Amino acid sequence: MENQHNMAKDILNAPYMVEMIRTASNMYDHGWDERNGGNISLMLDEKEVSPYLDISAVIREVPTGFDAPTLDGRYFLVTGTGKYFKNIKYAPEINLGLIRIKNSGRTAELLWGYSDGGRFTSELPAHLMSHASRLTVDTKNRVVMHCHPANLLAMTYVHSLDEREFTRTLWQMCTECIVVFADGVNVLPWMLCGTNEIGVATAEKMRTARLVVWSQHGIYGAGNDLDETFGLIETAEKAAEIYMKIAHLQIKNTITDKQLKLLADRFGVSPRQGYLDV
Ligand code: 2HA
Ligand code: ZN
Repeated sequence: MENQHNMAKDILNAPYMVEMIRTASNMYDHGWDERNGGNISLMLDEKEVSPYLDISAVIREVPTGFDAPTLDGRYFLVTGTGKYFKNIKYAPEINLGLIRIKNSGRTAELLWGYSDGGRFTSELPAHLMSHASRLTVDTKNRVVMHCHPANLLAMTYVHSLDEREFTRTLWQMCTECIVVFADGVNVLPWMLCGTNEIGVATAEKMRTARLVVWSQHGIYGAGNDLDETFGLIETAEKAAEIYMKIAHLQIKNTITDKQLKLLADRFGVSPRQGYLDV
């Protein structure tokens, strides 16, 4: 063991790397990330990175194409563009990359990964702008996650896209929903993905909720860790699944606003202002 004393630890064994790989695999197994669908970014502290990598050894610099001034010096583990979630566990170093942001967000320094010459997800604008946005309301935010869960997507074809109505419907579909996402679900109309415009719009929506639906496309979630963010999307998707099972049937019972209020009080959460009629 003595001769290993000065060797950096293997980043593939870092707890956040293990968790990232498990989460991406789990998302794939849930059917949320067909082909190259979906992307994840996990913000890391320098002290989480430095035991594993020489942080002065930049492999290459990649322009981001947008500004994110508050993120300079921040580290992110990010899924690669065109890469399949299905493959992350077999070849993490090709399908993931660890970057550090500089030049007011305009440059990403690659410190590890994308080893086939690849680059970060095409949705980096939405990810980084959403991180910046969430950090202004929650300093513990670390994760932005995007995927294509079938029922949430289906719902955007048949349900009103009004955020209050969309949120209320989801809250009514499972008892635990209002507890898990009391802040509600924000909704963007269909927009061209991969652009700075959808990045700005997503980040703006992220100020008031941790879930943002991209109509006819998928969903964004944000949270303090991978498990929590996965669970957030999982809960909303379960609710959307119930909705898609019952929307065409005669509805005989629901969870009333009074009951939703009881839940919120019992579990100590504050429902989005004005969303309950009580
Ligand atoms: O990266 O999901 O929105 C694939 C996507 C784009
Ligand atoms: Zn997508």
